[in-house]
Amino acid sequence: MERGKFITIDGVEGAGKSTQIDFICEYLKTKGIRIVLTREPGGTEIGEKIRTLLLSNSTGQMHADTELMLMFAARNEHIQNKILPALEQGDWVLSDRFTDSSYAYQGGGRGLDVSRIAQLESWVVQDFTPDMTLLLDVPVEIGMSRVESRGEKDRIEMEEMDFFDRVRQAYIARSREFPDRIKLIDSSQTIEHTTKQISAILDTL
Ligand code: Z5A
Repeated sequence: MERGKFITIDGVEGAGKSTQIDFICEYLKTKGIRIVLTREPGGTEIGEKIRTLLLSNSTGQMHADTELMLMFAARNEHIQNKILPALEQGDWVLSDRFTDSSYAYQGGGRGLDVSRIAQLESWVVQDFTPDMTLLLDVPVEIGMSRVESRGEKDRIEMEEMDFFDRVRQAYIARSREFPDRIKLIDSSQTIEHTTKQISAILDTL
Protein backbone atom coordinates (compact mmCIF):
# COMPACT_ATOMS: atom_id res chain seq x y z
CA MET A 1 0.00 0.00 0.00
CA GLU A 2 1.25 3.47 -0.86
CA ARG A 3 2.25 5.46 2.19
CA GLY A 4 0.12 8.56 2.90
CA LYS A 5 1.40 12.13 2.85
CA PHE A 6 2.24 14.04 6.00
CA ILE A 7 1.17 17.70 5.94
CA THR A 8 1.69 20.16 8.76
CA ILE A 9 0.16 23.59 9.26
CA ASP A 10 1.87 26.19 11.37
CA GLY A 11 1.98 29.87 12.23
CA VAL A 12 1.49 32.43 14.98
CA GLU A 13 -1.68 32.70 16.98
CA GLY A 14 -4.68 33.91 15.01
CA ALA A 15 -3.05 33.12 11.66
CA GLY A 16 -6.15 31.05 10.82
CA LYS A 17 -4.87 27.47 11.17
CA SER A 18 -8.09 26.08 12.67
CA THR A 19 -10.16 27.91 10.05
CA GLN A 20 -8.09 26.56 7.15
CA ILE A 21 -7.86 23.04 8.61
CA ASP A 22 -11.61 22.64 8.14
CA PHE A 23 -11.23 23.66 4.51
CA ILE A 24 -8.21 21.38 3.89
CA CYS A 25 -9.98 18.30 5.33
CA GLU A 26 -13.02 18.89 3.15
CA TYR A 27 -10.89 19.64 0.09
CA LEU A 28 -8.84 16.45 0.42
CA LYS A 29 -11.97 14.36 1.05
CA THR A 30 -13.41 15.58 -2.26
CA LYS A 31 -10.28 14.10 -3.88
CA GLY A 32 -11.00 10.73 -2.25
CA ILE A 33 -8.18 11.03 0.30
CA ARG A 34 -8.60 9.61 3.83
CA ILE A 35 -7.30 12.22 6.22
CA VAL A 36 -6.36 11.95 9.88
CA LEU A 37 -6.45 15.31 11.65
CA THR A 38 -4.26 15.72 14.68
CA ARG A 39 -2.43 18.41 16.66
CA GLU A 40 0.62 19.32 18.71
CA PRO A 41 1.21 19.38 21.52
CA GLY A 42 -1.26 16.52 21.83
CA GLY A 43 -2.77 14.03 19.41
CA THR A 44 -2.44 11.01 21.74
CA GLU A 45 -3.73 10.30 25.24
CA ILE A 46 -0.34 11.00 26.81
CA GLY A 47 0.28 13.92 24.44
CA GLU A 48 -2.98 15.58 25.47
CA LYS A 49 -2.02 15.24 29.15
CA ILE A 50 1.33 16.88 28.37
CA ARG A 51 -0.57 19.62 26.47
CA THR A 52 -2.64 20.38 29.56
CA LEU A 53 0.52 20.65 31.64
CA LEU A 54 2.19 22.89 29.05
CA LEU A 55 -0.70 25.28 28.44
CA SER A 56 -2.47 25.43 31.78
CA ASN A 57 -2.25 28.75 33.61
CA SER A 58 -2.11 26.94 36.91
CA THR A 59 1.17 25.19 35.95
CA GLY A 60 3.07 28.35 36.95
CA GLN A 61 6.64 29.16 35.89
CA MET A 62 8.28 26.53 33.68
CA HIS A 63 11.94 26.46 32.70
CA ALA A 64 12.34 26.91 28.93
CA ASP A 65 14.33 23.65 28.64
CA THR A 66 11.53 21.78 30.42
CA GLU A 67 9.01 23.29 28.01
CA LEU A 68 11.12 22.20 25.05
CA MET A 69 11.60 18.65 26.34
CA LEU A 70 7.88 18.27 27.07
CA MET A 71 7.08 19.38 23.51
CA PHE A 72 9.40 16.66 22.21
CA ALA A 73 8.12 14.02 24.65
CA ALA A 74 4.58 14.64 23.37
CA ARG A 75 5.93 14.59 19.80
CA ASN A 76 7.59 11.20 20.32
CA GLU A 77 4.25 9.68 21.37
CA HIS A 78 2.57 11.42 18.47
CA ILE A 79 4.97 10.16 15.80
CA GLN A 80 5.28 6.59 17.10
CA ASN A 81 1.68 5.92 18.11
CA LYS A 82 -0.39 8.03 15.77
CA ILE A 83 1.33 9.59 12.76
CA LEU A 84 3.46 6.68 11.49
CA PRO A 85 0.74 4.01 11.92
CA ALA A 86 -1.74 6.19 9.98
CA LEU A 87 0.72 6.91 7.16
CA GLU A 88 1.58 3.23 6.90
CA GLN A 89 -2.13 2.42 6.42
CA GLY A 90 -2.17 4.81 3.46
CA ASP A 91 -4.01 7.62 5.27
CA TRP A 92 -2.83 11.21 4.92
CA VAL A 93 -2.09 13.02 8.17
CA LEU A 94 -2.68 16.74 8.77
CA SER A 95 -1.06 18.01 11.95
CA ASP A 96 -1.91 21.38 13.48
CA ARG A 97 1.71 22.30 14.36
CA PHE A 98 4.87 20.12 14.40
CA THR A 99 8.63 20.57 14.94
CA ASP A 100 8.73 23.99 13.23
CA SER A 101 6.70 25.29 16.20
CA SER A 102 9.52 24.28 18.56
CA TYR A 103 12.08 26.17 16.48
CA ALA A 104 9.76 29.21 16.35
CA TYR A 105 8.44 29.32 19.95
CA GLN A 106 11.23 27.77 22.02
CA GLY A 107 14.02 28.89 19.65
CA GLY A 108 12.77 32.30 18.44
CA GLY A 109 10.40 33.14 21.29
CA ARG A 110 12.28 31.77 24.31
CA GLY A 111 15.72 32.26 22.78
CA LEU A 112 16.88 28.67 23.29
CA ASP A 113 19.98 27.64 21.39
CA VAL A 114 18.89 26.14 18.08
CA SER A 115 21.52 23.40 18.38
CA ARG A 116 19.68 22.03 21.45
CA ILE A 117 16.44 21.86 19.50
CA ALA A 118 18.28 20.16 16.65
CA GLN A 119 19.67 17.56 19.10
CA LEU A 120 16.19 16.66 20.28
CA GLU A 121 14.92 16.67 16.72
CA SER A 122 17.60 14.23 15.60
CA TRP A 123 16.74 11.94 18.54
CA VAL A 124 12.93 12.06 18.35
CA VAL A 125 12.07 12.97 14.77
CA GLN A 126 15.20 11.65 13.03
CA ASP A 127 14.84 12.11 9.28
CA PHE A 128 11.04 11.99 9.34
CA THR A 129 10.04 15.33 7.83
CA PRO A 130 6.62 16.52 6.63
CA ASP A 131 5.98 16.19 2.90
CA MET A 132 4.69 19.74 3.06
CA THR A 133 4.30 22.49 5.65
CA LEU A 134 1.75 25.24 5.17
CA LEU A 135 3.03 28.26 7.08
CA LEU A 136 0.29 30.83 7.55
CA ASP A 137 1.94 34.20 7.98
CA VAL A 138 0.26 37.21 9.50
CA PRO A 139 1.63 40.28 11.31
CA VAL A 140 1.35 39.61 15.04
CA GLU A 141 -0.99 42.56 15.70
CA ILE A 142 -3.50 41.24 13.16
CA GLY A 143 -3.33 37.69 14.55
CA MET A 144 -3.80 38.96 18.11
CA SER A 145 -6.73 41.17 17.17
CA ARG A 146 -8.49 38.15 15.65
CA VAL A 147 -8.30 36.13 18.86
CA GLU A 148 -8.61 38.82 21.54
CA SER A 149 -12.32 38.22 22.13
CA ARG A 150 -11.63 34.59 23.06
CA GLY A 151 -11.38 35.19 26.81
CA GLU A 152 -8.84 33.58 29.11
CA LYS A 153 -5.34 33.15 27.70
CA ASP A 154 -3.23 30.01 28.14
CA ARG A 155 0.28 30.03 29.66
CA ILE A 156 2.05 30.72 26.34
CA GLU A 157 -0.54 33.17 25.01
CA MET A 158 0.19 35.40 28.01
CA GLU A 159 3.61 36.31 26.56
CA GLU A 160 4.31 39.87 25.34
CA MET A 161 4.05 41.08 21.75
CA ASP A 162 7.88 40.99 21.36
CA PHE A 163 7.85 37.27 22.07
CA PHE A 164 5.37 36.64 19.22
CA ASP A 165 7.33 38.94 16.89
CA ARG A 166 10.41 36.78 17.49
CA VAL A 167 8.29 33.66 16.88
CA ARG A 168 7.09 35.07 13.56
CA GLN A 169 10.62 36.01 12.47
CA ALA A 170 11.87 32.52 13.33
CA TYR A 171 9.11 31.00 11.17
CA ILE A 172 10.01 33.25 8.24
CA ALA A 173 13.68 32.34 8.62
CA ARG A 174 12.80 28.62 8.55
CA SER A 175 10.71 29.06 5.42
CA ARG A 176 13.79 30.57 3.75
CA GLU A 177 15.96 27.72 5.02
CA PHE A 178 13.57 25.02 3.72
CA PRO A 179 11.81 26.62 0.74
CA ASP A 180 10.90 23.30 -0.92
CA ARG A 181 9.00 22.02 2.11
CA ILE A 182 7.69 25.14 3.85
CA LYS A 183 5.16 27.11 1.81
CA LEU A 184 4.80 30.63 3.17
CA ILE A 185 1.20 31.77 2.78
CA ASP A 186 -0.02 35.32 3.26
CA SER A 187 -2.84 34.98 5.76
CA SER A 188 -3.33 38.67 6.50
CA GLN A 189 -6.21 39.14 4.06
CA THR A 190 -9.59 37.43 3.78
CA ILE A 191 -10.22 33.78 4.65
CA GLU A 192 -11.04 33.15 0.97
CA HIS A 193 -7.74 34.70 -0.11
CA THR A 194 -5.84 32.26 2.13
CA THR A 195 -7.99 29.30 1.06
CA LYS A 196 -7.25 29.98 -2.60
CA GLN A 197 -3.49 29.94 -2.03
CA ILE A 198 -3.76 26.69 -0.02
CA SER A 199 -5.82 24.81 -2.62
CA ALA A 200 -3.33 25.77 -5.35
CA ILE A 201 -0.45 24.46 -3.23
CA LEU A 202 -2.27 21.24 -2.26
CA ASP A 203 -2.89 20.51 -5.92
CA THR A 204 0.88 20.19 -6.40
CA LEU A 205 0.87 17.20 -4.01
N1 Z5A B 1 3.77 25.32 20.92
C1 Z5A B 1 5.10 25.54 21.23
O1 Z5A B 1 5.42 26.50 21.91
N2 Z5A B 1 6.03 24.66 20.78
C2 Z5A B 1 5.73 23.56 20.05
O2 Z5A B 1 6.63 22.79 19.68
C3 Z5A B 1 4.34 23.35 19.75
C4 Z5A B 1 3.40 24.24 20.19
C5 Z5A B 1 3.95 22.15 18.94
C6 Z5A B 1 -0.62 25.52 21.02
O3 Z5A B 1 -1.65 26.30 20.63
C7 Z5A B 1 0.45 26.37 21.68
O4 Z5A B 1 1.60 25.56 21.84
C8 Z5A B 1 0.83 27.53 20.82
C9 Z5A B 1 2.26 27.24 20.38
C10 Z5A B 1 2.75 26.27 21.41
N3 Z5A B 1 0.88 28.70 21.67
N4 Z5A B 1 0.56 29.83 21.43
N5 Z5A B 1 0.37 30.93 21.58
P1 Z5A B 1 -2.63 25.96 19.47
O5 Z5A B 1 -1.94 25.67 18.19
O6 Z5A B 1 -3.57 24.94 19.95
O7 Z5A B 1 -3.40 27.32 19.40
P2 Z5A B 1 -3.01 28.64 18.70
O8 Z5A B 1 -1.82 28.73 17.91
O9 Z5A B 1 -3.04 29.58 19.84
O10 Z5A B 1 -4.14 28.67 17.63
P3 Z5A B 1 -5.20 29.76 17.46
O11 Z5A B 1 -4.97 30.93 18.34
O12 Z5A B 1 -6.54 29.12 17.56
O13 Z5A B 1 -4.89 30.27 16.03
P4 Z5A B 1 -5.41 29.76 14.66
O14 Z5A B 1 -5.90 28.36 14.74
O15 Z5A B 1 -4.30 30.05 13.74
O16 Z5A B 1 -6.62 30.75 14.39
P5 Z5A B 1 -8.17 30.42 14.04
O17 Z5A B 1 -8.84 29.84 15.26
O18 Z5A B 1 -8.30 29.73 12.75
O19 Z5A B 1 -8.65 31.92 13.81
C11 Z5A B 1 -8.78 32.81 14.88
C12 Z5A B 1 -9.95 33.78 14.58
O20 Z5A B 1 -9.60 34.54 13.42
C13 Z5A B 1 -11.27 33.09 14.27
O21 Z5A B 1 -12.29 33.85 14.81
C14 Z5A B 1 -11.33 33.10 12.73
O22 Z5A B 1 -12.64 33.13 12.26
C15 Z5A B 1 -10.60 34.39 12.41
N6 Z5A B 1 -9.88 34.36 11.13
C16 Z5A B 1 -9.14 33.35 10.61
N7 Z5A B 1 -8.64 33.68 9.42
C17 Z5A B 1 -9.04 34.96 9.18
C18 Z5A B 1 -8.85 35.88 8.10
N8 Z5A B 1 -8.10 35.55 7.02
N9 Z5A B 1 -9.39 37.09 8.21
C19 Z5A B 1 -10.14 37.43 9.28
N10 Z5A B 1 -10.38 36.62 10.33
C20 Z5A B 1 -9.84 35.40 10.28
